[in-house]
Amino acid sequence: MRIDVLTIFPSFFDVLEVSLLGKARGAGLLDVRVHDLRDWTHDRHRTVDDTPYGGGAGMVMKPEPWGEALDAVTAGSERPVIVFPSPAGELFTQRTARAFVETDHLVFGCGRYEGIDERVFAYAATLGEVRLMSLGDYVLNGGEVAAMAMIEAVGRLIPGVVGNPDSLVEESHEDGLLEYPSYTKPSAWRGYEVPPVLLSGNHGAIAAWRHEQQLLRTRERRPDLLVDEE
Ligand code: 6GU
Repeated sequence: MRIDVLTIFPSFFDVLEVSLLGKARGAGLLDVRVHDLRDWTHDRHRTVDDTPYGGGAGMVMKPEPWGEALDAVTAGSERPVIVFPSPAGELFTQRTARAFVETDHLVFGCGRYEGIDERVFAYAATLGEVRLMSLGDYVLNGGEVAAMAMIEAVGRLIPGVVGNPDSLVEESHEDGLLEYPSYTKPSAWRGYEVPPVLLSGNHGAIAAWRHEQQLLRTRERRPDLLVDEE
């Protein structure tokens, strides 16, 4: 899978070298290319933003560098998915991550300031499938941290990236519920005991207890997951 990232802060993505995804890149499972949007400017100050038409606070990212950058990274690619991280986008979920991992080519366009000139999204739609995606109902300074989160969520679903594939199915959100609690040795620690059922060797009872814990936790912490069905 190939991922291109367009950003004015390429160094935000340096951490992709380390961790799980660094290994995936080294093994050739994931080809991530981070580009500086300013490479597609032509003025001495490498300008990427300007004042908004109609007035208002902040600056808007100019369309021209985006147009050239999108042309360059999508050249020769057959309709990639072009993601613009945005608090005004649709919600990114585990389901989205599962859909994105099926695509050969993902492009992340990371906006800063008050946003990107709206015409960029219309133009991008001529090159690929455009998706504005939000991580949740709060505001970040730009798309970089959100893109990193989405790259990690998608990247770990690439076969071979996570060593044990079983660990992908038994985690929060894969079955629409929160994960069950985990324990390891010692069985007693500072007066806290491991739930006895986990020491019983009764696999049926363990599975039932874990499922019950998933339901209890989900009802307590994320009742919204129980009402709107995935
Ligand atoms: Cl994708 N971008 C920004 N700037 N803020 C966010 C977000 C994205 N998701 C949640 N907050």
